[in-house]
Amino acid sequence: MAHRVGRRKNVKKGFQFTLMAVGASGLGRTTFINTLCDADVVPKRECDEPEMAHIEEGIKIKPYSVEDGVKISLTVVDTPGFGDMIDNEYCFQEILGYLERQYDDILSEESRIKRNPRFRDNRVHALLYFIAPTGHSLREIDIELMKRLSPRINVIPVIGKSDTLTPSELADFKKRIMQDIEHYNIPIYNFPYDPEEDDEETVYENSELRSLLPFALIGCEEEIVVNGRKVRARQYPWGIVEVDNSQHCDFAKLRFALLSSHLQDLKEITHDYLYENYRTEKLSRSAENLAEGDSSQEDHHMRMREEQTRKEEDKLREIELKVQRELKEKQQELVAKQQQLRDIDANLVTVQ
Ligand SMILES: Nc1nc2c(ncn2[C@@H]2O[C@H](COP(=O)(O)OP(=O)(O)OP(=O)(O)O)[C@@H](O)[C@H]2O)c(=O)[nH]1
Ligand SMILES: [Mg+2]
Repeated sequence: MAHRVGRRKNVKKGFQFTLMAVGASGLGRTTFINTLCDADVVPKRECDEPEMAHIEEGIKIKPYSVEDGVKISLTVVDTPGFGDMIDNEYCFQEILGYLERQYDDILSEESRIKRNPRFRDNRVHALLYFIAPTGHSLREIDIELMKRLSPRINVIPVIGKSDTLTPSELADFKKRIMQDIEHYNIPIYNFPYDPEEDDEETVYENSELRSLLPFALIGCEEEIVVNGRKVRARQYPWGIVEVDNSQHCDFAKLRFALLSSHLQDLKEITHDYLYENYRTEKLSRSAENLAEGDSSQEDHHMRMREEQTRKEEDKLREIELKVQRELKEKQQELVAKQQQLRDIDANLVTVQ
């Protein structure tokens, strides 16, 4: 009896998977998430007025849950505002802080005597990092983000809006990105396999997915009818690009890997390796602090206050820089206006 109840509960719960999408503004994160979930999960930007565009809002971390009653309960964490600030340090800290807080929650849940039956594991299993389709190579912010976050999360690099590159540009771009990733020693999730240990199918599947890295993505929420068949595609005067066509982009392959073939692997690495490392680091840190005798509440509060002050100072510095920039723009406008006036005066004199 108990066995049956347990099974039913499991079926009902299904798999739980959490994904985070990070990348500069306008690379198609929202469109991708909605395409992946085949629903309007993330609303379009609320404040899109051009006159608001210069306002630095900073990064926001927003989880959205998709419970469509099927096998997977998917949570997608969007991060609008990434890279919009003058100082990106704040963004890195915010994302890292979010990831670590989910680990902390598990850590404290694990050490409870009585487990909370309603506890929800919100650890993020993969981070899709959107690279701009520039056709050049990785930028400093790309390298830094992937490098700093990969000890805490499975980082999977993707190229947003990849339909803006031709197939040969895309192939070159992918190659350069992978060379950079190797050169900077960035431990991304590269569909690990062991030819000695793994079965043939796994080796084949993983090496194919690895060869696609970074995945070229195209997002589109609209459907059009092609040869009597409904497809999700972007339509241009010269043709269409289909989201689910592997000849056009890697969306379908990535979707299958994330939500089906590699879901379990990503979860296991998160739990057995990334979380375990975090746990060991954290516990040994507190053990060290205890040994040094400086882990008193007071010290902790003082460090928190210092951290708070540092954050406030950073914020002030950002505001100061913004005001300076605006002032400079206004001065330039003034100079331009004065020049215009002088030109008008000169014209008037000539007319007279
Ligand atoms: N060419 C092309 N355009 C795309 C693609 N995906 C989205 N877009 C367009 O790019 C614009 C920005 O897309 P969003 O999905 O809002 O981008 P975002 O990354 O969520 O942007 P923010 O939330 O503003 O940071 C929209 O006009 C989309 O229609 C794509 O794959 N290719
Ligand atoms: Mg968005």
